[in-house]
Amino acid sequence: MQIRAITIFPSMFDALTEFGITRRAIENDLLEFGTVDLREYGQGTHRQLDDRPFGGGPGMVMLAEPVIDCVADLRQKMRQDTPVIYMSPQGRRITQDDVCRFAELPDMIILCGRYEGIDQRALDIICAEEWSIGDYVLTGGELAAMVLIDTIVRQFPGALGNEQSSECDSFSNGLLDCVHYTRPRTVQGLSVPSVLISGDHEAINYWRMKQSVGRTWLRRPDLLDRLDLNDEQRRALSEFQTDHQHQRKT
Ligand code: 4H7
Repeated sequence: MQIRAITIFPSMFDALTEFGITRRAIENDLLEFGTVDLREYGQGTHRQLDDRPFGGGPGMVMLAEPVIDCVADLRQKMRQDTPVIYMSPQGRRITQDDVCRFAELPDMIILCGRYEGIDQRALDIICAEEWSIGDYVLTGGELAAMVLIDTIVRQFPGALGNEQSSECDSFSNGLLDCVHYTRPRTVQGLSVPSVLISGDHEAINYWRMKQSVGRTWLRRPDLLDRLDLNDEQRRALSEFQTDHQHQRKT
């Protein structure tokens, strides 16, 4: 997949290209990533990119023309219909399902806004799709873009090394992940649940599934409402609920 990020702070994306799984995905040619410095499209000797809002009010607005020109140049080098994703608090909230669909695309341009956002006419002309990573406000779109790219990269076959890992993620089955433990067997008097050292893999799988369903019930009942649990999951949930009741009494 090919991704270009349009930004006034290209070096912020070093976080993506220099570290971990995203870096390896680029080295292994699963992702072809680059930034475009919007400043190069700025107006006048000062390469101006913003101006005061029509109608008044606080803050500045990003100029339409630099954005339009920059996207036109990119679509010349990529494809004429490469989608432009505009990260904004007003966008549609991205879910794991959206991420899986994005990961199938051949390419995308991600537009990172600063100031109070971009002149609406630029967004209309380039047919930007407006998306959000969550209901909170950032000082710029760069961190949101990096979050999106990170979620996409980990969907690529081979990106995680362990082929199973992205399939057993929380959300891929609509449930939260189970709890995890590693060595040593005891930490400050707290031991590992004995089933995990029993060697009984069927029992371990059932216990993990029960933790998963149980934690989803406790923490994210909204997720559970939209799921159709199978017989085994329903049995595990009522066992978890019974265990939970007893825990609260003692
Ligand atoms: C577009 C329009 C994305 C981009 C406005 C971006 C949250 C998200 C931004 C703004 C973002 C998200 C500029 C509005 C700064 C607020 C103080 C950049 N914030 N901002 N203003 N949830 N900010 O995906």
